Amino acid sequence: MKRILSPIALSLVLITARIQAQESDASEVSKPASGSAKPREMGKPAASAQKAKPGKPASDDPAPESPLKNLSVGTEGLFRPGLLLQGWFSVEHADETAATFRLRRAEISVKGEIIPDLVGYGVLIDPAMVLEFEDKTIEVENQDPAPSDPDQPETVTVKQPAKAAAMFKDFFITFLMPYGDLSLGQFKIPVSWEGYNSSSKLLFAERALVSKEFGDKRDLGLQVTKRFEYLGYTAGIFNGATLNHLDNNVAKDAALRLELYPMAGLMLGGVIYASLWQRDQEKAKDRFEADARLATGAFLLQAEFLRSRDVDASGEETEGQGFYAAVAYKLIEVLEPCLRVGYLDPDANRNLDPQDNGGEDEVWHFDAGVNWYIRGHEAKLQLNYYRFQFEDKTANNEVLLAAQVAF
Ligand SMILES: [Ca+2]
Ligand SMILES: [Ca+2]
Ligand SMILES: [Ca+2]
Repeated sequence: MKRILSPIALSLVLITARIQAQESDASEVSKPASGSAKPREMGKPAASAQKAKPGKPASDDPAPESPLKNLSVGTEGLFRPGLLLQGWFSVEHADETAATFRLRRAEISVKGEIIPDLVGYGVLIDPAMVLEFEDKTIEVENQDPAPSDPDQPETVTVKQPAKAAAMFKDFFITFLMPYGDLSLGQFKIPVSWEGYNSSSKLLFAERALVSKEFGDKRDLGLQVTKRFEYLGYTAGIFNGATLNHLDNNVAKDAALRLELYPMAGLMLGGVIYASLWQRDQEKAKDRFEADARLATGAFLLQAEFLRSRDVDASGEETEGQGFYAAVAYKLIEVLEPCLRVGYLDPDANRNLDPQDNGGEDEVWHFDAGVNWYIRGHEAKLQLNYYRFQFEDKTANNEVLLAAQVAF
């Protein structure tokens, strides 16, 4: 009896795993509700996802997978490893020229469903985020006795992190439900279409300035999301203190993103994001966004507009805004030239002077690129040119060669 049952049980496991494997996608851990073993397409049924980009060649999506790519864990759970490697070589020229190799991302993820169709999970770390600490000279405060020249306080050189010192990015536990998948943890806030969506599928190696400024941000909280045939939504509540920070006040941020799919290939989206309570305290912020994306045949058009309000430590409010529009056309299945124009004004109410505003200025960017999809987003090369044209500062020209491996 056992001998007969075992092959049947094994086949069932393999069939389940195969379904999971087909529905799953590369490096999408940041969208928790789309989390679990079928992360990207959660709420994006396979059929409608295909409809959304009918002309996209098959190479755009991972090849059919072996059923054994999901490993079995726990009583009946599934486990799926993921990797997103992005390596860059960039040359920049403004007043001076700089050139460097850079490890842009080394995202290592595990995700899956511990109880199939009921409870999902995911974790993502990026060790490439953490660089060696570097010497930084800072002024000494509250000197006793006071410095003889108050304009020249004593300084001390200390090791400081070059940027974020934590590699922890995503953590989620997701309860899968028919009308909304509820996740608890740390993940991307649903601001900026390009910011919220996968870093493995970017049209240009780097996101548009406005998407980088306001999107691709993580926070701790609760999020519920689902995609239906003509409508999708993501609603969340967050600490508002950004990733890897505990909250420092009772205020919480609320977010709602709505997407409409009026016809195949067309997405119209909007976001309202606002701090609730203590709206005049540090880190209080509001975001308003409208975006659209048309992917039909080999043609892609994508645009976003964002408006922001932020409160700084002194209680002062700053309103910013920006937009971008990008077009791309696949000449052949593996070769896609693209163009993009964008604008970012970090302070919409005044003309920024970079001398007085820590180098900040109004900036346009004009970008051109070509993508070579060796195997869709699993293995691709991107050659980009960016021109950042400031109002009161020397323009910056950058050429970037990016290589990616993702699964
Ligand atoms: Ca808060
Ligand atoms: Ca301005
Ligand atoms: Ca200016």
